[in-house]
Amino acid sequence: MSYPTGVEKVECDILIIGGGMSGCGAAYEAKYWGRKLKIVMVEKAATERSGAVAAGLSAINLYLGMRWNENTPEDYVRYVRTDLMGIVREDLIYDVARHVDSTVHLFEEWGLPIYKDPKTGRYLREGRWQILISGESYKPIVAEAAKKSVDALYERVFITHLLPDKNNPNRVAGAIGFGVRDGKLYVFLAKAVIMAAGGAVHIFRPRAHGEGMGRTWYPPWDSGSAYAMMIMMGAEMTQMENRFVPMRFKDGYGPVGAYFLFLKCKATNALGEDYFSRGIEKLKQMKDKFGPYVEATPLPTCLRNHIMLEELKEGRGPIFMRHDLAIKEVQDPKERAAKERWCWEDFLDMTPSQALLWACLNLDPAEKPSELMVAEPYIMGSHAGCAGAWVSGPEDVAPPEYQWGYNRMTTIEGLFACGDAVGASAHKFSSGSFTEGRIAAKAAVKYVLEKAADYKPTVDDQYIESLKTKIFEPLERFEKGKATTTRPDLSFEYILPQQGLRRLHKIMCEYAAGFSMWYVTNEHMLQRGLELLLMLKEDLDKLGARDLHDLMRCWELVHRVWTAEAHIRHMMFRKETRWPGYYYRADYPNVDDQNWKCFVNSVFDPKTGEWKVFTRPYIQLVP
Ligand code: SFD
Ligand code: AMP
Repeated sequence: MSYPTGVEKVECDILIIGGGMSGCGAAYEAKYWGRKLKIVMVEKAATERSGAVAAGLSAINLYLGMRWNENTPEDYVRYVRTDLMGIVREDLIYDVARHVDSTVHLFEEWGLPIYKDPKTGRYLREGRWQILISGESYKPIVAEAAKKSVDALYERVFITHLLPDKNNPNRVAGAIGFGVRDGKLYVFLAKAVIMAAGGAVHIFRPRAHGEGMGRTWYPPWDSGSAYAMMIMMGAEMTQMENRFVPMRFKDGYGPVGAYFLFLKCKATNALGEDYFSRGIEKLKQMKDKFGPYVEATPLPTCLRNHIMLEELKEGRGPIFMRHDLAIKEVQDPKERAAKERWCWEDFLDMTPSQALLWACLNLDPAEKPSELMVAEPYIMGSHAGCAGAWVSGPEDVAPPEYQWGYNRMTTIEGLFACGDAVGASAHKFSSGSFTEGRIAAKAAVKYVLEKAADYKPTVDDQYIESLKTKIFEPLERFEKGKATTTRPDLSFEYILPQQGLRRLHKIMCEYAAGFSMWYVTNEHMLQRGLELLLMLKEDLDKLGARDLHDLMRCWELVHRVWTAEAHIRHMMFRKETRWPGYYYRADYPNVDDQNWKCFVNSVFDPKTGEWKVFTRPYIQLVP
């Protein structure tokens, strides 16, 4: 078979890349405001079950409850700011917070079952910001709304590059990719593009290995495409040095929040001690080292990790989640049984592998505790991590330093971003990501109507031709090269994506503060890691693909390597340990508010191939 099998050109007004939570939000809102516009969404998998919410969720982690005066957007800004150790874009967080409740109400209207408090009739709270849902079908429900909204949906199409306008390289004119089932080349031309392709998983070696390697906490669909494509086009990025290291149920990756907050479980060490309370007291004495954040309640997520890591290093592991104790404490047998059932439902609705693991281990949550562990790092912008694009803020809130165009527009004209793709604004979660998609889409419609009504996207035909060759090259390389070996999985002629991925994992895990190094690195390690990474980057021109699925894996790897490069370059630049528990710079072991309470941003110049890394000021907006 010769590739591409065909070329499909699609013209539209707004192109949404990624049909996850934020992409679906963008689709819904774009059609609401842009009834006469042609809205197209493109997704590498099947929207109904793609991205972070593919397996469902058991909670909506961001709901303010403003109709019941439960919280204000200002409260939320303060919470997120502290959790991310003082540096966030408060304008962006405020903007999501003030709109997020309406999103949750839409989800309920569309059929998402939300737990209710029988006494008050309000949504049942898991914690101050979180509410509980029966969310196995969360993604299909949200996807249905998006599918009904768009004029066309292209599924199983993997986008590899954004396309610059022929006459203005700083203006986006569309995107290009290939059909992972039909082998066609897809060229999308659009007046505005919304980047919603999620975060980055498998940048670091995961703790799960061998055949279990695909079992990570965040979804393997999210392969750094959003970051890589924006970087390659020259968009300014922020906080790419940040990562999220989630504390999770060991090996199954079941989330812990609902267990701590709703079930009120304690975590104990191997001796049955409440190591966490002791750790908090110890941390309080470390204000000089880690700043005022050590006294915050709740303690920032990274510092919660830090306490656990210290406990493990001091030799009192394993650490256990004591759901057994929490269930046994309940006196009423009916209520006790309900709690036990809830444990299973929590995982069956969100992380079914955790329930399967319990079954494999003969673990009855009412009888035995589960092990906890801190996972491998993920680069992302929507949970307790804040990597992503530097975007323009809301007109009515953002100070001039954070405002240069339409809301959520990147530094590339016509290119908007949302969800994991937006940096410096963490804790959006599923509801906030959908909300940010809505915000970005509303602004994109406004942009198209006001600024691009007469704009005709034009791209350089030669550039398209060169990409056409480049995108499908790995298939041809494999076909030619396989004759030179008796084992097609081993050849001097090509590198298979899985082999390249392992190399990436090794570099990142060992030099860039992965779990094998207890999340520690320094200038020399980062320098060496970068050297090795750049060699891997060179070798990406030797990727080989056995089939179309492999071809997708090749391009995912390309995107992952670009994301990894940005991560290392940013880590080298920030000379402090801003998020202890996520990573430590052994050569700068303290939080240094005096010199580093600012954003680290970068721009890659596609013309010269040079990176510029620099700082931008943090501006406090909420007292
Ligand atoms: O328990 C391309 N999240 C939770 N949020 C909550 O509100 N409550 C929870 O309970 C949460 N938890 C949780 C969560 C996630 C996961 C995996 C687990 C548990 C196990 C976080 C949210 O889900 C997350 O914040 C949002 O979904 C982020 O939204 P977005 O849109 O930024 O990312 P996405 O949904 O993954 O979508 C990305 C899409 O892009 C596609 N894609 N398409 C075309 N071409 C390319 N090159 C592409 N690259 C990617 C993807 O396929 C995907 O559909 S808990 O842990 O806290
Ligand atoms: P998780 O399940 O860890 O993703 O967390 C879900 C939500 O609960 C997120 O909003 C977390 O920030 C929050 N959370 C998790 N653990 C704790 C904790 N021990 N204390 C306070 N908040 C927590």
